[in-house]
Amino acid sequence: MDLATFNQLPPGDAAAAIAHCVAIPAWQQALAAARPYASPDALIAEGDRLACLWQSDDLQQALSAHPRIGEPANGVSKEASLSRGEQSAMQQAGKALQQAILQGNRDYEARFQRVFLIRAKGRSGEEMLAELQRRLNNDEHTEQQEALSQLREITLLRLKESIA
Ligand code: 2AL
Repeated sequence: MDLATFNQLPPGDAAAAIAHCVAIPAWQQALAAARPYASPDALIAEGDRLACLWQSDDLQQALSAHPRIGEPANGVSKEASLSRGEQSAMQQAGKALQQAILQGNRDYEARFQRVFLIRAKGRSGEEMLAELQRRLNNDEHTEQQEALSQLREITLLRLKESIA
């Protein structure tokens, strides 16, 4: 969608047009409410500013829309197809790497009670495994900050691809 079209949509339609970026309705609505944007950069800057306000409840809400690494969504929704594209490096991963990530996901969920989240686009399977193993050693506060920062990256990448 081009920015001029996004600027002119009714508020509900504008929020819906960015809903696939992250499953946090308050972020979608606030970003729609701050229209019009003078440039795509201004839109991204406001999206980032709003994303920097997220806390643990927001992370929990957003995770419902992010399949585990190595278990890409098989649905037909826009989020599912974006997620498959983001995780495409995992299709090249061999069996041993896939098993190691599955085990890492289980260890992570046992330790932090939520799904391991990482910006997958631009990362190989090996890189994601190394990050997973590194982050398992974080304390809860540090890890929550890292997960929120990854969620911001995923969201802003999706936003950049959605509206130009
Ligand atoms: C994902 C996903 O679906 N896309 C991405 O970048 N990361 N999932 C995840 N658990 O990190």
